[in-house]
Amino acid sequence: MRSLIVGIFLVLFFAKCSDKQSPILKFSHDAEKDTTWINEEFLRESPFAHSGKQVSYTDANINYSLGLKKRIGAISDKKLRKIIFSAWVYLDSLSAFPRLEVVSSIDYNGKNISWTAFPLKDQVLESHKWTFVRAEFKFPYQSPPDPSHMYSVYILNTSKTTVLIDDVNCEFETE
Ligand SMILES: [Ca+2]
Repeated sequence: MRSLIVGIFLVLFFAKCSDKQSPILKFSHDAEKDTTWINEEFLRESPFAHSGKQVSYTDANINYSLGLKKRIGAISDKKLRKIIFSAWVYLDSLSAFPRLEVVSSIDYNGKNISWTAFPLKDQVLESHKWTFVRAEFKFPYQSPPDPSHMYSVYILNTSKTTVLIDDVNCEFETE
Protein backbone atom coordinates (compact mmCIF):
# COMPACT_ATOMS: atom_id res chain seq x y z
CA MET A 1 0.00 0.00 0.00
CA ARG A 2 2.79 2.34 0.95
CA SER A 3 4.63 1.73 -2.32
CA LEU A 4 1.38 2.45 -4.20
CA ILE A 5 1.02 5.82 -2.46
CA VAL A 6 4.68 6.64 -3.19
CA GLY A 7 4.11 5.61 -6.82
CA ILE A 8 1.08 7.88 -7.18
CA PHE A 9 3.01 10.73 -5.61
CA LEU A 10 5.90 10.26 -8.07
CA VAL A 11 3.53 10.14 -11.06
CA LEU A 12 1.87 13.38 -9.91
CA PHE A 13 5.27 14.98 -9.24
CA PHE A 14 6.65 14.21 -12.72
CA ALA A 15 3.36 15.19 -14.39
CA LYS A 16 3.67 18.56 -12.64
CA CYS A 17 7.31 18.92 -13.77
CA SER A 18 6.45 18.17 -17.40
CA ASP A 19 3.80 20.96 -17.27
CA LYS A 20 6.48 23.51 -16.54
CA GLN A 21 7.39 25.59 -19.58
CA SER A 22 9.63 28.57 -20.12
CA PRO A 23 7.86 31.92 -20.20
CA ILE A 24 7.38 33.28 -23.71
CA LEU A 25 7.15 36.98 -24.60
CA LYS A 26 5.45 37.83 -27.88
CA PHE A 27 5.75 40.83 -30.19
CA SER A 28 3.70 40.86 -33.40
CA HIS A 29 3.24 43.27 -36.30
CA ASP A 30 0.73 42.97 -39.14
CA ALA A 31 2.55 45.64 -41.20
CA GLU A 32 -0.35 48.05 -40.70
CA LYS A 33 0.55 50.63 -38.04
CA ASP A 34 2.81 50.54 -35.01
CA THR A 35 5.45 52.82 -33.50
CA THR A 36 7.90 50.44 -31.85
CA TRP A 37 9.36 48.65 -34.86
CA ILE A 38 12.04 49.51 -37.43
CA ASN A 39 11.79 50.10 -41.19
CA GLU A 40 8.14 51.12 -41.01
CA GLU A 41 8.93 53.82 -43.57
CA PHE A 42 8.99 51.01 -46.13
CA LEU A 43 5.47 49.77 -45.42
CA ARG A 44 3.38 50.04 -48.57
CA GLU A 45 -0.15 49.38 -49.64
CA SER A 46 -0.36 46.29 -51.78
CA PRO A 47 -3.29 44.45 -53.38
CA PHE A 48 -1.43 41.28 -52.39
CA ALA A 49 -1.22 42.07 -48.65
CA HIS A 50 -1.38 38.98 -46.46
CA SER A 51 -3.31 40.99 -43.83
CA GLY A 52 -5.07 44.35 -44.08
CA LYS A 53 -3.83 46.65 -46.84
CA GLN A 54 -0.12 47.00 -46.17
CA VAL A 55 3.05 44.95 -46.41
CA SER A 56 6.71 45.48 -45.64
CA TYR A 57 8.31 46.07 -49.04
CA THR A 58 11.90 45.08 -49.96
CA ASP A 59 13.72 45.14 -53.30
CA ALA A 60 17.11 45.97 -54.84
CA ASN A 61 17.07 49.38 -53.08
CA ILE A 62 15.27 48.57 -49.84
CA ASN A 63 17.10 45.68 -48.20
CA TYR A 64 15.64 45.65 -44.67
CA SER A 65 12.19 44.37 -43.75
CA LEU A 66 10.01 45.47 -40.94
CA GLY A 67 11.80 44.28 -37.83
CA LEU A 68 11.95 44.49 -34.09
CA LYS A 69 14.61 46.60 -32.39
CA LYS A 70 14.61 46.77 -28.64
CA ARG A 71 16.93 47.16 -25.70
CA ILE A 72 17.44 43.77 -24.08
CA GLY A 73 16.27 45.31 -20.80
CA ALA A 74 13.03 46.40 -22.49
CA ILE A 75 12.37 42.85 -23.64
CA SER A 76 12.89 41.15 -20.29
CA ASP A 77 14.89 41.40 -17.08
CA LYS A 78 15.41 37.64 -17.22
CA LYS A 79 18.08 35.80 -19.14
CA LEU A 80 16.95 35.33 -22.75
CA ARG A 81 17.20 31.79 -24.09
CA LYS A 82 16.05 32.09 -27.68
CA ILE A 83 13.90 33.97 -30.15
CA ILE A 84 11.54 32.46 -32.68
CA PHE A 85 10.98 34.85 -35.58
CA SER A 86 8.18 34.14 -38.04
CA ALA A 87 6.59 36.00 -40.94
CA TRP A 88 4.82 35.54 -44.26
CA VAL A 89 6.85 36.25 -47.38
CA TYR A 90 5.84 36.73 -51.03
CA LEU A 91 8.63 36.44 -53.61
CA ASP A 92 8.51 37.78 -57.15
CA SER A 93 11.15 35.22 -58.03
CA LEU A 94 13.02 32.36 -56.38
CA SER A 95 16.19 34.07 -57.65
CA ALA A 96 15.96 35.99 -54.33
CA PHE A 97 17.88 33.00 -52.96
CA PRO A 98 20.38 32.65 -51.49
CA ARG A 99 20.34 36.36 -50.68
CA LEU A 100 17.23 36.33 -48.49
CA GLU A 101 17.69 35.58 -44.80
CA VAL A 102 16.57 36.44 -41.29
CA VAL A 103 19.19 38.36 -39.30
CA SER A 104 19.49 38.37 -35.52
CA SER A 105 21.86 41.02 -34.25
CA ILE A 106 23.09 42.54 -30.98
CA ASP A 107 24.79 45.93 -30.73
CA TYR A 108 26.46 47.62 -27.80
CA ASN A 109 27.57 51.24 -27.82
CA GLY A 110 26.94 51.36 -31.57
CA LYS A 111 29.19 48.35 -32.25
CA ASN A 112 27.98 44.97 -33.35
CA ILE A 113 28.78 42.16 -30.90
CA SER A 114 26.68 39.35 -32.40
CA TRP A 115 25.30 38.80 -35.92
CA THR A 116 23.67 35.59 -37.11
CA ALA A 117 21.85 34.93 -40.39
CA PHE A 118 19.26 32.21 -40.95
CA PRO A 119 18.75 31.35 -44.66
CA LEU A 120 15.16 30.92 -45.84
CA LYS A 121 15.91 28.97 -49.02
CA ASP A 122 14.59 25.63 -47.77
CA GLN A 123 11.26 27.08 -46.64
CA VAL A 124 10.07 28.84 -49.80
CA LEU A 125 9.44 26.56 -52.75
CA GLU A 126 7.21 28.78 -54.93
CA SER A 127 7.13 32.41 -56.04
CA HIS A 128 3.94 34.53 -56.32
CA LYS A 129 2.49 32.85 -53.26
CA TRP A 130 2.49 33.75 -49.55
CA THR A 131 4.67 31.34 -47.59
CA PHE A 132 5.09 31.12 -43.82
CA VAL A 133 8.74 31.20 -42.74
CA ARG A 134 10.31 30.67 -39.35
CA ALA A 135 13.78 31.16 -37.91
CA GLU A 136 15.05 30.29 -34.47
CA PHE A 137 18.10 31.83 -32.78
CA LYS A 138 19.73 31.00 -29.48
CA PHE A 139 21.07 33.95 -27.49
CA PRO A 140 24.84 33.93 -27.01
CA TYR A 141 24.82 35.00 -23.37
CA GLN A 142 26.36 32.84 -20.66
CA SER A 143 25.00 35.10 -17.92
CA PRO A 144 22.26 37.74 -17.77
CA PRO A 145 23.12 40.27 -20.52
CA ASP A 146 23.66 43.96 -20.07
CA PRO A 147 20.14 45.43 -20.35
CA SER A 148 21.52 48.24 -22.51
CA HIS A 149 22.49 45.82 -25.29
CA MET A 150 20.36 46.53 -28.36
CA TYR A 151 18.70 43.57 -30.02
CA SER A 152 17.32 43.58 -33.56
CA VAL A 153 15.77 40.98 -35.83
CA TYR A 154 14.55 41.45 -39.41
CA ILE A 155 14.63 39.94 -42.90
CA LEU A 156 17.56 41.01 -45.05
CA ASN A 157 16.99 40.97 -48.82
CA THR A 158 20.21 41.67 -50.73
CA SER A 159 18.93 40.09 -53.93
CA LYS A 160 17.75 42.24 -56.83
CA THR A 161 14.17 41.02 -56.65
CA THR A 162 11.08 42.24 -54.82
CA VAL A 163 10.06 40.40 -51.65
CA LEU A 164 6.96 41.35 -49.63
CA ILE A 165 6.81 40.56 -45.91
CA ASP A 166 3.74 40.63 -43.66
CA ASP A 167 2.54 39.55 -40.23
CA VAL A 168 5.88 39.47 -38.47
CA ASN A 169 5.98 37.72 -35.12
CA CYS A 170 8.76 37.52 -32.52
CA GLU A 171 8.61 35.21 -29.52
CA PHE A 172 11.32 35.41 -26.88
CA GLU A 173 11.85 32.50 -24.55
CA THR A 174 13.36 33.36 -21.17
CA GLU A 175 14.61 31.31 -18.26
CA1 LIG B 1 -0.53 43.59 -43.43
